[in-house]
Amino acid sequence: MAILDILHFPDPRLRTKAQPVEKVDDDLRKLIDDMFDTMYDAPGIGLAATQVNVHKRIVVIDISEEHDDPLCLINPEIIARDGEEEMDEGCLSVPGVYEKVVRADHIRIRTLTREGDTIEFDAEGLLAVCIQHELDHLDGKLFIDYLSNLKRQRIRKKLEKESRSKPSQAAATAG
Ligand code: K1U
Ligand code: ZN
Repeated sequence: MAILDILHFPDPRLRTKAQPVEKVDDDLRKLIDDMFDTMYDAPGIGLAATQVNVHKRIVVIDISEEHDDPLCLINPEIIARDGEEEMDEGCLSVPGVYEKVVRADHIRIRTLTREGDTIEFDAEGLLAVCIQHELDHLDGKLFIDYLSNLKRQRIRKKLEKESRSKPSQAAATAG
């Protein structure tokens, strides 16, 4: 088990576009397991590889309260979307900020599984919102990009102030 460091806004590495996975193998499955450990430890209901500075198209999600419904998406695509819904969103890369975002409320996904098989499935409600939020991460987009510039600048200042008064885990444990 490994807990990976999560990048925080405004780290520019969060703006990297992730590349498709070419081979699903044991090394990739180890990374996926570490991503689940990191997400459950945070705690969160989703995590994109971009957030742990790995620029491959991989997402892990578990919206269950019991942490018993893990979902792993590799090279995921939204192939249909319908309806609209507004929901409060948070992000492990923008800690302490919750804001309303409007997204599609029904989506159809095509993805590879951790065994390398292609599947399609439908999602709605919180799962649909979480999948759209995580796929945005893979394209370097954050949920705060849907807010006004003014709100985003305020969030940036707040997080920069917090990171000055609280050194990162990596810096705190170094040396
Ligand atoms: O991408 C991320 O940073 C994870 C993010 C996912 C998400 C949450 C809400 C709407 C859309 C996407 C989070 O998990 S934020 C933390 C969170 O929502 C949560 C934490 C503990 C228990 C339940 C939820
Ligand atoms: Zn996020």
